[in-house]
Amino acid sequence: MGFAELVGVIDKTRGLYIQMHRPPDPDCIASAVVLSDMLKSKGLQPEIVYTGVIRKPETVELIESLGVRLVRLDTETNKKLVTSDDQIIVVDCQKENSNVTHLPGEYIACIDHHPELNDKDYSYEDIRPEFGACSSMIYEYAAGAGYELSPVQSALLVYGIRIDTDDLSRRKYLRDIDIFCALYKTANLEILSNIGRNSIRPEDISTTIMAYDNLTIINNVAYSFAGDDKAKESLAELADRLISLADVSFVVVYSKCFNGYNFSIRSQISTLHAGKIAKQAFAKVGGDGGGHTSMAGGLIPKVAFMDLSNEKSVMERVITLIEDAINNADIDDHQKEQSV
Ligand SMILES: [Mn+2]
Repeated sequence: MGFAELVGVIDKTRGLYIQMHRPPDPDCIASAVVLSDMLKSKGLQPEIVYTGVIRKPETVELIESLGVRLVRLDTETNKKLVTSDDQIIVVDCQKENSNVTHLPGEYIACIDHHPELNDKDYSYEDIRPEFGACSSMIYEYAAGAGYELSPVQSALLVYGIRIDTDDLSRRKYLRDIDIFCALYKTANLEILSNIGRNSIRPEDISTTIMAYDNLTIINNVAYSFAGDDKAKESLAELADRLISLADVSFVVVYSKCFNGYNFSIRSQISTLHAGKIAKQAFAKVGGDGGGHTSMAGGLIPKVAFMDLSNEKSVMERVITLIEDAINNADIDDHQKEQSV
């Protein structure tokens, strides 16, 4: 595995796209931008693509301050941009993830730090969940290929690592921390200094108030309905805040959207894999979920709650789904222990 092998699977005569998840976050953007620059240095012409709206102010500021070109595909002009003949590299995510819009091209490569959910047969695959950030993996690609990162590229990767590792707050991120230190020395930190200064949105305040009003804690699991049409980023921030509550080790927050309910999930217990629990709980009612051990997301379609008349009943069904999945996870672990 490495940059040369990745370049080796790319057909220079066909279109090339680097796809980010929906909505792209700083780690995903940093990874895509630096990888794109590296591919350009090999004479390739990749275009970075995504779908959905980027709402988080810090992310918008990051894109603007760096002047990077990202192409949004779900617009009238661009919706037919990617064709079945094109090649796609997915970064910081995997094809068929619930937050990855399926494009008509051929998924030739994947570079990701999320757990591999199932075998996807890419021509080139580098999936290493031991990394806290995909940006750290991209740093290794650059270092391995002898590609010299510019101060701006280094700053971008520094920011990606910081965001995905929660400011390097956990010991398990030792490798990311080493890479962070290496990048930090040459990064142009000035371009990062203004990002995040104006990061509180008025809608976040109302979301927080609503979420605390609707908070239910059962068996150390916090459940909260944050209202209608909340940005995924707001839900994620809220979940991060609720997990810090005393006596809470698992968080499920959700918001109603046009096609159902969006979820953000956090776990502080290593045996309760947030991604697996989300997947199992939501699949039962025709939804989808997935993610890391400590953080996950998902969607339940509207139809799953069609028979319910109010949000209180929806919450009760959500609690049942999550509790069942948590109990199953306990049994799985128990069985594993017994079979050893
Ligand atoms: Mn990431």
